Amino acid sequence: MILNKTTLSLATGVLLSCALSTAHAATVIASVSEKGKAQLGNAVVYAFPVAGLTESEKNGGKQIIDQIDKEFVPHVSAIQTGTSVDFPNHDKIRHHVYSFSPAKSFEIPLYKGTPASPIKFEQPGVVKLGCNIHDWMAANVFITDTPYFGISDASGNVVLRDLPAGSYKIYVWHPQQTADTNSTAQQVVLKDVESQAVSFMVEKKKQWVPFRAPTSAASSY
Ligand SMILES: [Cu+2]
Repeated sequence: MILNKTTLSLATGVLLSCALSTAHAATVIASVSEKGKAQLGNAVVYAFPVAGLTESEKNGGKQIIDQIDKEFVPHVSAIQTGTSVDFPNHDKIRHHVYSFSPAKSFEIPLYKGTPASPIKFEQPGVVKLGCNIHDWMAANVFITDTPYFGISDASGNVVLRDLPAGSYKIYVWHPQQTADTNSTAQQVVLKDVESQAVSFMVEKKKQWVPFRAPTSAASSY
């Protein structure tokens, strides 16, 4: 190989980017589709190392679930166990956020603005959110111990980055999925620097959606 200035600077650049990012991490490129239909958004794809999580992989952080125009935004959130979530209300009216889900049961009684304390989610599982005032307001929080997760976009795509090399089980979860999420596991072996593609087919059950009255400028509740 003939070394010139360009190859040298390229090589230095590659070495630098390796040193700066998580060393030699792997990437998972997942594609989620709905059975018999098109690509599926709002699906959570998450990867667990078969060898188990290290202490440094158990984090939890901060997240926001907004209330805008009498809807929760986003409709589906994925967070790591131990994450604190703020529920700011950006409407001019009051909301009353609650969950009866075993993974986290709580309520924030009628309020405007941002509640003083966030809600901490300390158990993995699924939490369904509602508002006592507006029946159609609904959102889902998927809580998982692993830091390796993402939510599919409208094209069904999710990219999980910075996974250390090793064996993983990769799963999918969607709020209307018929299958138990544990049954969706696909085992893969991830190698340094490489990307690996996985695809999931989700079967959805029908969902009853409460009627939302047309928005009116005069509406005050
Ligand atoms: Cu509300």
